[in-house]
Amino acid sequence: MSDEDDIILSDLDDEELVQQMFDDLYDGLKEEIEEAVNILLERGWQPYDILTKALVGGMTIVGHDFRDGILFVPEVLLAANAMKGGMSILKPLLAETGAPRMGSMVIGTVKGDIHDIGKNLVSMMMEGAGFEVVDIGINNAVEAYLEALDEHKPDILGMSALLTTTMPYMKVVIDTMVEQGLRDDYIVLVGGAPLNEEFGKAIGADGYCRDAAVAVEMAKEYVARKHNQMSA
Ligand code: B1M
Repeated sequence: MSDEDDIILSDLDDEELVQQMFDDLYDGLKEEIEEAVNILLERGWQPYDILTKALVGGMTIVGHDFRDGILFVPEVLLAANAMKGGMSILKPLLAETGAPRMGSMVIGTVKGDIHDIGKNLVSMMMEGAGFEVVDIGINNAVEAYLEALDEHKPDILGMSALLTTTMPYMKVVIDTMVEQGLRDDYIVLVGGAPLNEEFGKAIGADGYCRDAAVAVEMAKEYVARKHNQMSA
């Protein structure tokens, strides 16, 4: 039996448990991550703190080692799967805040890009803040975005891209919206690790969201502004 098998998660104090979660996420241990999330919830941690401090914190370490060639795609997939296990426990709790309905959003990752953890996190946080979210998944061509906009008529279009090679596709979507005379009907928010504010402005988005919390704040602000303009 290895040392790992001897660790009883509930015996660890909060700080040790979060460190252990970083290790377990790194090792792709989904069941351990789920158990640890439940322990932190029982100890009175807020779902948002578990998400940001333990899960996103752990994924950041995975990201660094992936970049540095220490971890490879199969290991990162396992880590992502473990992260999703933890997120699925938190999702209903984040959505359960009883917030009044704020507006609606269609969100998806752009064509050529299959990263979805950040997008899922944004969806969860937006739902928790009272937005209705239609998640159209990954690898979306411009046609898929336009179809979803036409079908759901949301206040906001959200786009996610994690690769420097896929982020320019956001401009393809926005340019097509302009060509079809649809651009001004929607608030366009974009996000993803390689983006920045300058890029958001350059492609004609309304806002660049550094993280999920910023996405929620920006969405609230823009929707309130839109409703004020409509009632003026
Ligand atoms: Co990928 N990958 N990956 N990967 N991967 C990155 C992005 C990379 C930075 C890793 C690295 O080298 N350090 C690098 C990109 C380099 C670059 O373009 N400059 C990279 C690469 C190269 C690749 C492949 C090409 C690797 C290969 O095959 N050789 C390949 C590409 C596949 C493809 O998409 N076509 C690939 C594959 C994968 C996996 C499948 C193994 C897996 C994805 C699993 C999944 O998502 N289901 C994966 C992962 C997990 C990562 C890292 C490690 C983690 C991404 C993540 O989930 N972060 C990532 C390294 C990194 O980013 N540090 C990496 C956690 C998440 C909470 O953060 O997604 O940034 P993030 O989302 C944040 C904000 O950005 C923002 O809010 C979120 C929450 O706070 N946000 C939005 C995001 N979207 C938003 C949308 C909004 C608003 C805010 O709309 C309104």
